[in-house]
Amino acid sequence: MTVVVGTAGHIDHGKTALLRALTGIDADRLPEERRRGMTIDVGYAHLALPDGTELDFVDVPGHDRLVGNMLVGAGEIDAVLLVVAADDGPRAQTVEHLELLDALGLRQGIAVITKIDLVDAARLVEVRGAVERLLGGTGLAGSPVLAVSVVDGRGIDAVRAALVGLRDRALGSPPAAPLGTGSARSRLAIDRVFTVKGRGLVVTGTLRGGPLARNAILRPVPGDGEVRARELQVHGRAVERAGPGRTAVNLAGADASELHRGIVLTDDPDVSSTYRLLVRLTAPLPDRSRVRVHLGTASEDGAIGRAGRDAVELPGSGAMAIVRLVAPLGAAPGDRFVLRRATGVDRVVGGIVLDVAPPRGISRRRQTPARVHRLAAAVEARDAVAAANARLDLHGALADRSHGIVLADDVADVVAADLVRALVADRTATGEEPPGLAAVRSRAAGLLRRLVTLRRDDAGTAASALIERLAADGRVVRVGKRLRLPGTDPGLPPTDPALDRAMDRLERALAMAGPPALSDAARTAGCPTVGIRELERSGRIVVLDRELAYAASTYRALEAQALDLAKRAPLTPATLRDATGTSRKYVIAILADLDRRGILRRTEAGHVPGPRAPAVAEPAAAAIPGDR
Ligand SMILES: Nc1nc2c(ncn2[C@@H]2O[C@H](COP(=O)(O)OP(=O)(O)OP(=O)(O)O)[C@@H](O)[C@H]2O)c(=O)[nH]1
Ligand SMILES: [Mg+2]
Repeated sequence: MTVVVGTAGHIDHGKTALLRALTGIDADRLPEERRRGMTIDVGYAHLALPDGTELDFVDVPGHDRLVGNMLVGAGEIDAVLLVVAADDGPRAQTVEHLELLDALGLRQGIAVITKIDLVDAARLVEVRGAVERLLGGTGLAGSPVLAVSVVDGRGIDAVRAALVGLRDRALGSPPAAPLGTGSARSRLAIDRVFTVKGRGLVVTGTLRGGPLARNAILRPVPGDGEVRARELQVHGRAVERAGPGRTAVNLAGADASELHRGIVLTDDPDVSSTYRLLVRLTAPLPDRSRVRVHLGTASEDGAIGRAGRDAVELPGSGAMAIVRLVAPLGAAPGDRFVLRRATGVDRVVGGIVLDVAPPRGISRRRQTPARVHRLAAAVEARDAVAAANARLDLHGALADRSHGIVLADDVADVVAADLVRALVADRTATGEEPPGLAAVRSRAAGLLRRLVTLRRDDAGTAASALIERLAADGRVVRVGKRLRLPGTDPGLPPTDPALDRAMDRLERALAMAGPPALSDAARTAGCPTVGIRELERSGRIVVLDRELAYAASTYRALEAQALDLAKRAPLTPATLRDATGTSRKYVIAILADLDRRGILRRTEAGHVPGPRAPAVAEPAAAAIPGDR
């Protein structure tokens, strides 16, 4: 792998001159650049190291109006050469470029103080101090600071030597390859497109991920169709395999009008064309902020979505957001980007792509802080398996290239439990004829679409697959076109182990004096409505109102405690609240229930034992989990 080093720094501080002194290559290739003596667009150079390997350089402009071009270069580098002129010292774009690189997560670099032939020793010490302080506030803290003059050649060899160390550090840090299955795939973000007489279309860029072989088929993203890498060139020489590193590709099957800077050529299925990104930002931005998104070699206008479910705060200073783009970008989970505010000169915010197709519709309900945290942690750890699981958990259901429609476990459990329940109810109702497969399937598909965002036919496919799985697991039995429960003992109600576990979980969650809202507890426990009804019917829980239910044993203990207190003195809500360590909302519901059942009776002074109070109160249970 060839490490790509980018320049950075204020205009005229000597970036291009330093590269020329190091490599002999003038990265200012455009006539206008040469005439004006300034870099306008990104330029390239390379250096053969003593050990036979090579380094690639991307040279960027320092002009303040050309930050967009600077970011085309900075979006695809592994390390930076930060250039500061000794006479001038750090200036506006020194700081800005450093902020942008920091936001992009760049951690490897060398600072080079140039033009030392123009200053005395004291000034050099002063500028060195200023540069070290600047680096200190960024991820580049502690990077080497060298001093050179391209006029008398002082320090150039030391920079070359330091570049070897920089390369090794960059190789040791995580690759900037796409996450997931794509890490062995190739990905080239186009930075230049031109036509060569007799050859046709050529694109250049930094190749990431796996190497690219001649005649490989690649997709342009965004874009349609496919192109073939007819010929590959690295550092001006034709090669059979290229990269990772700077690469020129002669394309067959490509249309010049459809390829431009910013488009990604890839064989990685994880790279998608998208108008919407779910991202982690390094700092929160207000909802609807207008931003310019710079990702790879692309840049696009967009707006921040940080309202409601999209305003999740992440650990550290991070914040989740949705980025809505004016035109699509090619991106994959794990991609780094920077946002510049479209208006004003606000601070730079960086980010990492978590999902290129964020949840839509009903599945957005699943976008909870816990799930987003989990996805962010997995993507940032570059753990492809954990990221795929976290994404499935976030969406609840996903169309998978190889597995059809995949359901999150909790969704599959709820639908399976409902299905089994339906078969139980049906058997109890009709006794004989089991329901038709089609009816069961459509009921399951309907429930699925109320839980997660799925197209109608995808829900049908998922329901069929679920029934297959239940049949394979022996939880249901297919009899021709009908479905029945496995015939165990006809006298006993058939059981469903997954539902039973969910019911147990819910019962436990409600075994405290101040239980969570019933719907929340049921969702956490993965217990569907049928399970709640069954718990209530069998007397395992007591449901006081729509959102308040207790485990039966807990409620009996509370009842005994209330009666005990009421026997001593008229019981007020405040007394019961203090005695149970809960809040008013709980005790009001309890007192109303006891009043209704005649256990207590309401008087002016408070509740007293009612007509149906047991003569001898059961002792208040000593321990109610969660009580006090
Ligand atoms: N005396 C002296 N002049 C230098 C040195 N390095 C660069 N220069 C001069 O500084 C001027 C700017 O150098 P460039 O290399 O074009 O600067 P740059 O950082 O690439 O500028 P932009 O690309 O426009 O941002 C040129 O006239 C160089 O000859 C040096 O070490 N000593
Ligand atoms: Mg330059």
